[in-house]
Amino acid sequence: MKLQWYPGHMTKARREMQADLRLVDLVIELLDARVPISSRNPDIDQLAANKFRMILLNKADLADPDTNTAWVRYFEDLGIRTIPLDSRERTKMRTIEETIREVSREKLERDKRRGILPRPIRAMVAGIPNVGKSTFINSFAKKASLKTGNKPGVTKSNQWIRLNPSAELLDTPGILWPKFEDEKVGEHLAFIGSINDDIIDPEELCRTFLMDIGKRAEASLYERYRTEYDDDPDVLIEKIALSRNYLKKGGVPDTEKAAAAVIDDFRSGRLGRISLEFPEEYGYRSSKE
Ligand SMILES: Nc1nc2c(ncn2[C@@H]2O[C@H](COP(=O)(O)OP(=O)(O)O)[C@@H](O)[C@H]2O)c(=O)[nH]1
Ligand SMILES: [Mg+2]
Repeated sequence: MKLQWYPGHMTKARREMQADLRLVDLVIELLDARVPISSRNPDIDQLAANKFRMILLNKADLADPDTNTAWVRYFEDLGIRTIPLDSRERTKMRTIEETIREVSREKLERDKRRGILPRPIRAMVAGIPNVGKSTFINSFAKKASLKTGNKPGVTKSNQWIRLNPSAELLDTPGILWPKFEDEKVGEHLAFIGSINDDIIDPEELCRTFLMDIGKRAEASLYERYRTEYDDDPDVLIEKIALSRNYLKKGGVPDTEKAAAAVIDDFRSGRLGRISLEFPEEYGYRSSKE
């Protein structure tokens, strides 16, 4: 599958990101819990060097819970505070707020040690398109007692959401661009819907998806479509079409419709909670084992 992120977009995103980063102390990086590696742009490590950091494994409700826990361990071993999250749930914002408070305390202490007058910690959200940045900011803003700078004439890029007396969040997220160096990355981003579907053939996407999840998804596929598993994705798609009664003229299985349904079911969680990436695939060995 051929996928890309246009260089012009990338340059613009990088420039904006760099400008906004100058304003903040804490970078809250949103990753997709199903594909934490593919949804991560490693350039952030260099861009946000010397900043406080936090990772939110967003859409954790769609990913396998044990795998979420494993990823938390993975990123915490790298020294980054990590929290699995469903951004649509406002109740979850408390945990994030508490974590930001902890970071603020660290910052205040650091300021004091350096003899700098303490001021509120400033945070920004960053992540690739569709990872849930707006949803998160929205949930957070509604939870926050006060929104500052929300008046006509105040420039959009400088609005801050006041979380508490010692923390503020920039209300415009930083857009990070995906890195398609590895074919797998592009595929995983296509599965979760982070890449414009118009350029992708649904059957090819579905075939690649079924081969990627392989037998791991046997139970989920059976549960959803009442079909026996088959190693051949084309056979499997045909079986799903028949089982769903997706037929074309002459009773021919409508594999295109079935393929689109599988992908749609995966993206919306109707196939159950499925993770596509696992720490051990990335050479990770927990330090606690
Ligand atoms: N299931 C689930 N969906 C989410 C979550 N966060 C965001 N979404 C959905 O993901 C889509 C993209 O979210 P959006 O906030 O627009 O992403 P942005 O491009 O990073 O700003 C929307 O349809 C959201 O409703 C989450 O934690 N769980
Ligand atoms: Mg957005």
